[in-house]
Amino acid sequence: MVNPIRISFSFHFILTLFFLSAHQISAVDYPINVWPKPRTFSWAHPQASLISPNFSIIINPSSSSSSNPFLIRAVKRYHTQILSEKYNPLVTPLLNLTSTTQLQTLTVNVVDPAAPLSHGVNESYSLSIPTSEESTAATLTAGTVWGAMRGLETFSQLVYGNPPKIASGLFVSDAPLYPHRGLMLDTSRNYYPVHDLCRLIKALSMNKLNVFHWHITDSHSFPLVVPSEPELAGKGAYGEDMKYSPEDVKNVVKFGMEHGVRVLPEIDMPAHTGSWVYAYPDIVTCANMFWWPAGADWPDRLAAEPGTGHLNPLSPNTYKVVKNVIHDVLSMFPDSFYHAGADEITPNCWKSDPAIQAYVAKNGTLSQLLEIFVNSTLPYILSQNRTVVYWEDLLLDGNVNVSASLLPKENVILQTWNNGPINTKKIVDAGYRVIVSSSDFYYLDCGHGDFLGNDSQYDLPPGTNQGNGGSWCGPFKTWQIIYNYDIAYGLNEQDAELVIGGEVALWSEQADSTVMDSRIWPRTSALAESLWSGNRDETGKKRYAEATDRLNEWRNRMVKRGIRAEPIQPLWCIRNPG
Ligand code: CP6
Repeated sequence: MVNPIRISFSFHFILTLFFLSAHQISAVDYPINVWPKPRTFSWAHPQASLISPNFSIIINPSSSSSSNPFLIRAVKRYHTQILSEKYNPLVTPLLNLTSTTQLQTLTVNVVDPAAPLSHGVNESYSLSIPTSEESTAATLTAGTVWGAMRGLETFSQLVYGNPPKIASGLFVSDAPLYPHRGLMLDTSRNYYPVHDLCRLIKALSMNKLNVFHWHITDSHSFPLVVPSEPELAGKGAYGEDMKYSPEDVKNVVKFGMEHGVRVLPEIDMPAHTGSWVYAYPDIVTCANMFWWPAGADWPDRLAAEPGTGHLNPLSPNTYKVVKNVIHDVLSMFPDSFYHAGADEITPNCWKSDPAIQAYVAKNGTLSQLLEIFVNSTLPYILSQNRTVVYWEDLLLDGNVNVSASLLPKENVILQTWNNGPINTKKIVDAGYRVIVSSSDFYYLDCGHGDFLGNDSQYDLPPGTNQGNGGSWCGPFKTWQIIYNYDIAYGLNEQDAELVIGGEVALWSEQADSTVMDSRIWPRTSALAESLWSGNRDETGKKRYAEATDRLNEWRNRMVKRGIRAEPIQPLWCIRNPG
């Protein structure tokens, strides 16, 4: 008897052979040089098409998207870039130019052009680039203006060479795995000029990241000019030229919006507020206290700090200042998320204050003090229709934490940074949404301090073996460590729904704008891809060689676009492919 399955198998086999011989390149296996890799794409006939010098990007005139100013400006930017970039790839794509017919147009369709940039906004798009034999018109269809920007970025990365060519015979259908994909930058330990923040935002958008979490203030300096509390920056900034004015903030927020990047502000409190002491000595505890043992040779301290300083929850003036700060920050930053900090409360800092000592002596606890603080600030933020992000410590700190009953689950999100997947699971089990910033995988700041010996062994001065200017935070996180981490590790499908995304973090004890690009890129590109389309291939295996080659190419393109990303391997690897 003839086996019907075998007949159909051999039929397909012959058909496949025919297809492969008709084209030089296997359509199935052909790679796509886009970072982050699109979720799905298919090549009909992989080849190259010339881009016309008169190439234009047309916003579908029949829809209201044709008047969306953000889309109009994005189209203009990408149009200029596509025709002028002339990117010369490290590895020449194996795409044949089979025709001199040039691609003339890219038509952009947006289904819902009024959708504002906000958490969870539809970022999906599909892109069709026909071969030059098929048509001279490409199309991009997106749910929103922000999705259209993601599609334009993909289109721009498919363009290469001089005169410009584009990979064609390609259909891409794409959407992110996670809605919250970001980077946190600390501008308190060292100052970053606005110009550099804008370059950072530009690079985030190239990588399809959509959140710039701006950790503006901390114990070291208070660079944000708060109009109703001008003394805070007046006395707390490092200098006259190291402040962010409301005008600066407006520009950063606008620049973010133009690039589809939300700017999420954090004013860290009640801890990490030592810099407030210059303006308000009466509301900060322990600001001038070295609370780690003097002369300790192993850095028994959380960050190289001049005394971390905590806002005093028992001082009425605290809330007058804090309300003004929050009010002004909410009016400067339109995003619906606000980050209220709440990390690393140091019991001894609060306990250094006599009023707090008296409170504790009457059987009060520091956790109750923290609850007083949260109850005096959170309702106000919620009343302004914001979703509040806190560091995980607020619930999980072993010594000082608050009861979950204070934190409404719909409007509060916790950002994890300790214990890898363990703390993420704890937060999810408590019913809250999570942003993952695991310090074991996602902290970029430890460019120093990876020395694995100990100080005494080599007669080094005390504290030589330190990471983050004081705290142990090594080893250096390579791009592979970041890429491989699964933020929903160990969670069932339903629990994983509460993980809204992740952020890498650059704490700036040992970083400023001189090293910013290389400290951040291309490692943050690794995060960008793992949160956009994952870190596994179609068979479920972790991507490695393919991702390495593509990241190498992407890093090179970022450098040509003015982002000083560090190399991931010697150029020799291109000359001698494996
Ligand atoms: N500053 C603030 C820091 C850190 C945190 N918050 C930090 C802690 C440990 C390491 C790196 C950074 N410097 N405000 C933790 C969220 Cl290893």
